[in-house]
Amino acid sequence: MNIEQYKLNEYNQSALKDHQRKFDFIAADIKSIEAILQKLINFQVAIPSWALGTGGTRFARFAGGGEPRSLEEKIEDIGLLHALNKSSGAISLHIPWDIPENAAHIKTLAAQHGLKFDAMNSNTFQDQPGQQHSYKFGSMQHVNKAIRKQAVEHNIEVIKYGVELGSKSLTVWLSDGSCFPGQLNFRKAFQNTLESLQEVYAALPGDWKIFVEYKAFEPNFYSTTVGDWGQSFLYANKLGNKAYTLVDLGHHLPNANIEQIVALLLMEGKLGGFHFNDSKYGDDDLTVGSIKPYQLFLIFNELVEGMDAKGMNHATGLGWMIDASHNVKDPLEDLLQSVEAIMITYAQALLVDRNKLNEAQNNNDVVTAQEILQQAFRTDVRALVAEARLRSGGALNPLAVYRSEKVRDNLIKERGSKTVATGL
Ligand code: PSV
Ligand code: MN
Ligand code: MN
Repeated sequence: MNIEQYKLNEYNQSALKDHQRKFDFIAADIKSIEAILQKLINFQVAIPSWALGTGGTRFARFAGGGEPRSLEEKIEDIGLLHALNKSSGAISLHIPWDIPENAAHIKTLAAQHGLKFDAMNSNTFQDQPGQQHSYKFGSMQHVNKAIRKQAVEHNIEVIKYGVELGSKSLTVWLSDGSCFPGQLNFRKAFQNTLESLQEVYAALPGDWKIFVEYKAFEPNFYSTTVGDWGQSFLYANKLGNKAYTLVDLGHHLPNANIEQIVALLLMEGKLGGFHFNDSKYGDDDLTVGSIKPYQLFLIFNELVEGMDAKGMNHATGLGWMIDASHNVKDPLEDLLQSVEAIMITYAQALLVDRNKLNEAQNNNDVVTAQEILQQAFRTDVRALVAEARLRSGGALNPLAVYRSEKVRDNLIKERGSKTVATGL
């Protein structure tokens, strides 16, 4: 389903007066308003192809209807999000959940919606129909070389799909690990994984990157072979300069200081990208900013500071992706909320007075340092984000337009109420 530009303009027109009042209010207080707006306009977050259907838990899945039945329909859904918010101009595919059978056609369709292909994701954490060897006891870490080879070959196949689509990176998340003490020789598992990753690395095109995603636990509950940023960083360093660490916000042990991890990875030039989501307990994959918005702000604060220090482009320097999905919301509404939370937090981080913060840190003025951060965090920047969207041709209020246009009802009419999108 499409929302025509003239319709968006009509909605924007009716909301304009109210928006202008709020925008003028905040704009009056910001010196570099145009530069900040431009950064917001440029910033794009990739939508994962696996988040467009209702997620589930291992207990149940309550499909909402109108879910995309094919990769084409997933691209249409992301195109719709992008038309509304102008910040979702990329898609991240998971293979084999979303195999582009006809890559040229898929690439053209995506381009028609203004979408690029962000990182490709491989999958060696599930057995696929017809697969020769099982990943029950791991993939790249496996004691059996034939199974490691199968995992390597799958990743190389994913790179090939990505090349056809114009993607420039591969994200490898391995569920490999062990469930009980004694099950695994840690060092052998690490070495096997390293060798396998090296074979994948050797197949990377010159202008590609590989992101090594870590996760503390689940599905393995005793050890995970790429379990934290230290292990991922070790792999990234051993692999070479095309290898980076990917931070998924839900993949840490409780209370981990993610902003510090981000700062150090950036400093070392090894931060590759993000899977944004939020969590209360573990890898909950909840809507970005729904549980710990201040933590997200502190992470963005480090990103802005670290990227500026390295002269990196905020819009293209890292792979920005969402990795969230769950059981109880319309997935498209959820994604609109996630992207909005990211944009708001980024805008807040751009407001931090870095010179003053630096001065406060040098004077050990703890109180002022905290005041500076919280001043930015407590600023209502929603009108700034809306203004950036307006200038890009998006909707002042994407969620309201989505609801007024009854998008989900229309999708159900078009696709049926019993559709099931591929994914977990
Ligand atoms: C694993 O929990 C993960 O975060 C990885 O990024 C996977 O590719 C994705 O979720 C699968 O849903
Ligand atoms: Mn992830
Ligand atoms: Mn995850």
